[in-house]
Amino acid sequence: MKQGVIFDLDGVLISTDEMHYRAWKSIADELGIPFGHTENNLLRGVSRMASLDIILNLGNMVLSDQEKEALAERKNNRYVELLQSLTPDVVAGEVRETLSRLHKRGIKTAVGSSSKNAKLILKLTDLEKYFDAVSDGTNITRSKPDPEVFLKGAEFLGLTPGECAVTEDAVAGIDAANAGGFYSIGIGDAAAYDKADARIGNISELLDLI
Ligand code: B16
Ligand code: MG
Repeated sequence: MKQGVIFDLDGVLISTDEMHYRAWKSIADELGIPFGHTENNLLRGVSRMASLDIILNLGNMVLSDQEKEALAERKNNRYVELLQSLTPDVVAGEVRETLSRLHKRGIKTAVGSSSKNAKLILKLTDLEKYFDAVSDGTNITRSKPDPEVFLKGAEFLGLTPGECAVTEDAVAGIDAANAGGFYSIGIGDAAAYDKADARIGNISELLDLI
């Protein structure tokens, strides 16, 4: 029986995958680096700068820190522009239902996202009200698979990692949860990952695990 659940945002509560893809694709095209959905999958749960490093590696390209900052900023501007089309309707009914039920049971909930845009996404989708805390890319220095984002999330909830489960769609996120001593639950892409403590096909199955 856990007292808290920390949710990854992108790929678990909502999906902005295609928006990340379109924004990175425009940067990769400019650089002449071949970039498709397979390459985009490598960026799941990975921070913005680490994502750019992966793309540059794919193209065997080395750039200065200043050039990289400029590219990452351009990618983010494009992504934030695309995010503006988000509305509360994009959130699946079962996501809201699961979050409400957890609250009714007295279980604390937090978001644990690598994204620096997490709070904007939660606002645009009207998801803020379901969470007791948000730990995101703005309060960490190390990205998943480092457990920092989840450790901060547990701290914000006033709970220990052993008292919390983490729900994640990224392999890097499951590794982060395991490294932090959390009960890791894989969903989506991570539902096939054998290092997850539990694997679910639908978010509502969480209610039977917690
Ligand atoms: P930003 P999550 C992650 O969100 C995304 O999965 C990943 O693709 C993205 O690069 C990362 O956030 C950083 O996002 O550029 O908005 O700071 O899955 O950890 O909620
Ligand atoms: Mg994710």
